[in-house]
Amino acid sequence: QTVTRLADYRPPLYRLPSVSLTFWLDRQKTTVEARIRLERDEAVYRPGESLLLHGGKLALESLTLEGEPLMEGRDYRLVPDGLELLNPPVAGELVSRVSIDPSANLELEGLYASGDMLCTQCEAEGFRKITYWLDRPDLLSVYTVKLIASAADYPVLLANGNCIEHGTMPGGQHFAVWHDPFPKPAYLFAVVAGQLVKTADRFTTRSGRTVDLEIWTRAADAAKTGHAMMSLKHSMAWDEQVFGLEYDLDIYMIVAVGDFNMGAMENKGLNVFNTKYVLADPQTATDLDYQGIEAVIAHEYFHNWTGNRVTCRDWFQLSLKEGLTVFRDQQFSADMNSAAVQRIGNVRGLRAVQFPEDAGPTAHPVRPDSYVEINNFYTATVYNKGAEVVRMYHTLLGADGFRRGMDLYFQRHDGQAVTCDDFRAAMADANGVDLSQFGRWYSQAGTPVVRVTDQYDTETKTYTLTMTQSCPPTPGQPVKEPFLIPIAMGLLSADGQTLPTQLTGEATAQAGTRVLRLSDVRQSFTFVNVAEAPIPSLLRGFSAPVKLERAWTDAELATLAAHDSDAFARWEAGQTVLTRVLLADADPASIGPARTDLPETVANLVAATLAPFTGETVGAGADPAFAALCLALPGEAYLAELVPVVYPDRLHAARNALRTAIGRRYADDLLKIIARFTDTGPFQPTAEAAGRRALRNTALDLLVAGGNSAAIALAADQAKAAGNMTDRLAALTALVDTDHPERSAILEAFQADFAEDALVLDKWFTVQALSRRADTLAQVTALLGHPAYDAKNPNKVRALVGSFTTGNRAQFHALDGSGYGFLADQVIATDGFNGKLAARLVAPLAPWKKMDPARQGLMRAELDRIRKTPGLSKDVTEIVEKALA
Ligand code: HT7
Ligand code: ZN
Repeated sequence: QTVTRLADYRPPLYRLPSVSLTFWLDRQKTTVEARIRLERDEAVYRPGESLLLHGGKLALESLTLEGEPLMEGRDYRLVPDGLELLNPPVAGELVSRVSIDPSANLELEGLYASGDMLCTQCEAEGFRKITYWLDRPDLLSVYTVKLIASAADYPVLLANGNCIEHGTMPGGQHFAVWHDPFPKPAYLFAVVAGQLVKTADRFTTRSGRTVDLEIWTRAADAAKTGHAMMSLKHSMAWDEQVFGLEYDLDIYMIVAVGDFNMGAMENKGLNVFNTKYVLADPQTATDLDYQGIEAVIAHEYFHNWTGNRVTCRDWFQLSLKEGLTVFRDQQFSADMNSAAVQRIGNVRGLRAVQFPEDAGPTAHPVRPDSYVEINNFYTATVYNKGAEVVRMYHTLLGADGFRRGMDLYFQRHDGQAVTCDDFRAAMADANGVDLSQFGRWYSQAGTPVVRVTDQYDTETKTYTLTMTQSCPPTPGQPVKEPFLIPIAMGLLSADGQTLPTQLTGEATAQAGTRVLRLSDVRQSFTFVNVAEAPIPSLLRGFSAPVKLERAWTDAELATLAAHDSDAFARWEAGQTVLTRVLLADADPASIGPARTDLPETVANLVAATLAPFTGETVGAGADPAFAALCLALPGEAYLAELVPVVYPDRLHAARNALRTAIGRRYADDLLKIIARFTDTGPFQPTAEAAGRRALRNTALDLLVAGGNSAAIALAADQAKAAGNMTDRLAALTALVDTDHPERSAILEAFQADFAEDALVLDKWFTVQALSRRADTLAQVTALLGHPAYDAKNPNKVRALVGSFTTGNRAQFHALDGSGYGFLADQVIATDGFNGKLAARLVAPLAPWKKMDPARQGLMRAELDRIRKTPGLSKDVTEIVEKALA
């Protein structure tokens, strides 16, 4: 396997300042002519070097330099990675003609067919599957693109930038010429052709320019683009208000495609989106879908500045654009919705996916230092931990300081390809601070652990917090240096009042949250004038991606959960209460039947959460969305992170038993909540309305778990007839766990109602894959043969196979090894045509060393079986080798 290393970075030998591409588009045989201006960079080039132009799966038809045909063997050589120019000139025009077969491209990288449309995906290294090119992000060029195709088959022809010419041609052909004035790396190149319709709108920028907004879909989907368009306009306005960033072209296009490896792609002026993140209406999309669309539309739009205008020098710097852009989309969603609810959702996601990644065999720093296949580094670490790293600048420097850093970053680097160090330097220089230690967040993998002890001195009225930090070893990094960790905190009195904080040496006390800077391995912070022994509220807002440990008393947790001024800290205190009970119940050393009672700590927490919603009127300030999150038990993936050896069935059983006990004990209150929050008016996709639905459906879930017959009957009705997909799917999700006599009929009716809607069918597959019933793997296996299932479509594979292996942990980890065997079969089959998708699928097998001994052997055997498969892609090979190392 060829390893690419950050330490080996060299700038490109050549500049390719401009390129003209002509595409003769055809589903089976597309021809691409590239007219490339070559300019040697004498500061980099070493005499005698050849020039490698990347290329993959291209059939070369002709090659000329300055009009002269080049001869294979003498002038160029075809090598596995592309085409080597043996005597590259100082400067000149190189013209290549290649042909490709989009219909055979099932890896969905490069130019491929999705339904009857043709589209491209070039990030990270897909452009080389379209033409020979220096396919690296630090090579920026101006593109002019001519598309020629059958007018009947491909009436719409789109590419980056502005359409400067179009017309008809003989033989039913037509053409369009697009020019993008902004130099860009090849990964932002895009072409789309097909039978598409547009939904159009306009946005006027703050400087008064009009931007045409176009969302292109199949005709049948056009009515579902309203939420995406609104989200786009909100994003454009938000980026102007918060960061002073205006859109730069006259047109912004989004195209929805049904076959897509990821969520969406920020190609300059022509975003390509998975349909899942564009299409919504109340009957077919859930509140989660609406939120996902808002977030992804914003994310891709924000990339126009953080990614496109300032891009990455090399792929090791991926988090430069992705961490920053995720942070920006999270801030946007927080401003558009409830900030606390958004933050809790982000942290839950981080803990469920990134923390395990950071603790497993594929752990890597936010800025990795080597890779075999860059696609394997589009990870929760690069994206979500990367966003947490950016958030820490914001926490350390404040909103104004962060903005100063961003302004300097754009001032220095607009139009450049830069590094994470350049970003850190802009933040430091704009604020006159030293952020050198902060650089370790980019270079060291692993989740730091912060242990806290404290002491109150009644005599001197001083309170000392002592924190020690450590970070577990990760592959290739046995020892870690201390991080700079911002700890947002406050102090509470025993009755929950906010206490002022004054550190030794400070002249006055502060009222609200303050940020302590933990930079040493062990560090103490002493507060003076503390009137009573305080309860510390630590890591407010989850101010750093760490595990914080302190021996809280039950009373302290109850006070924090009830009174902390920070909503995240209130939620976190409640989760700590629940986590303690779940881990004790799941402890393999504890024997006995599943719990039926409810510990008082949990009962008090649940009672306090429900109380504002069960009286005559809803309590002032009570937020149903927040309450729903407080009632959601910690997930099994997160719990698995907290134990030394994982017994997934025990964690699952403990969690189920606690759900059931809550559902039984609070049945009356939960039924009241259902009655109170039953929607009567038309569906509103607002945060408030979604919060009411979330609380109501959480109540329904707990009641069904508790075996409440009225709730089960209600779930059956709701699954059949709810007027919106949020309620319908929530009911179906609760019902599929049961032996309700109408279960099969309801599932069949759901499928029949949405037989033509691919995205709803994805939900139908997922809901069955997540069922707690013991026969789920058999059902999932049978569903692989369902006519609506398509093993070539990533959404379908993720919906059925991915949901089972990541969301149904107890059954995936069945002790007979059936779940592991199933996944290995799917990985091997998928790898035959889409290594990128297969490499993502294989992940749940990787952390085998954390499992109990019986499962370890079973998982390792399947990994071994995959490794031995002939012709395995380098994508899957890299993950499997790391897992087995
Ligand atoms: N920047 C985009 C990444 C992406 C991608 C990467 C590899 C293979 C397929 C892909 N599709 C999109 C998405 C984003 O983060 O905005
Ligand atoms: Zn992104």
